[in-house]
Amino acid sequence: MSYTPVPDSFIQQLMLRKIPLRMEFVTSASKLEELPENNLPEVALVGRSNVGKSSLLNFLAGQKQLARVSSTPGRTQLMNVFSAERGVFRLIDLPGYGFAFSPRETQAHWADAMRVFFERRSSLLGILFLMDVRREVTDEDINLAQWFLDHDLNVLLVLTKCDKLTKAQLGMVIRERNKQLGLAPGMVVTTSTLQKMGMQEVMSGLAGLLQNEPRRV
Ligand SMILES: Nc1nc2c(ncn2[C@@H]2O[C@H](COP(=O)(O)OP(=O)(O)OP(=O)(O)O)[C@@H](O)[C@H]2O)c(=O)[nH]1
Ligand SMILES: [Mg+2]
Repeated sequence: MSYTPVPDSFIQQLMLRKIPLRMEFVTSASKLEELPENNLPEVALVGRSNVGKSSLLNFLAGQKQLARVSSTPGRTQLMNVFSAERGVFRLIDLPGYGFAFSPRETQAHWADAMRVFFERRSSLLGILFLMDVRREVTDEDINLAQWFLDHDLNVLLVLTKCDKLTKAQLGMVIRERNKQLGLAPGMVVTTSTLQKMGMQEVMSGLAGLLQNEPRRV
């Protein structure tokens, strides 16, 4: 396998980026074997159903319809793979976790399929962990974040739907989440796709994740 890291010059550009990423849909996969060859750096979008994963992806791409947005939680059922900047890296939109109304078997399947993906995908360099800014963090969230860190997956916490809170409230939530999830300072960003807020922060966080080496798995 020949793996091509993201060039340093591109990382520098990404840090300053204010404009959308060029992004194209590659494929949908239900399991590891259906994913493209692991020859490019990848970052996955993880979060509860309905948190705004597909919306964030569309926002980063400056497109309305790249990833399917839905008001019905649990809409994204497959791993959707997107190529960014004509093959420099990939973003993977994952099905949401913890969707209370989905059948038990579906939740168990999510856990199994996802565990295999997170454990074995060597080209996966980091996680955009999305959380609705209004929701309290649960033990499940904390355990998942810790599990990622234990598996050499750096986590950027992306707080979504920040249009719902005031600036002062946001400041409080950022401090609280940093502490609860044991993340390094600067690894929490606030976004609103509705108010087009936080794009540069996400891009620069993404650049940080993409600087990691492929994992030994
Ligand atoms: N107020 C507000 N609503 C948002 C924002 N981003 C997304 N939403 C809404 O949240 C809902 C879910 O968005 P999706 O992007 O489909 O969420 P998802 O995480 O991909 O959901 P699943 O694929 O079901 O896991 C939609 O009704 C969006 O319009 C935001 O920044 N602000
Ligand atoms: Mg989705």
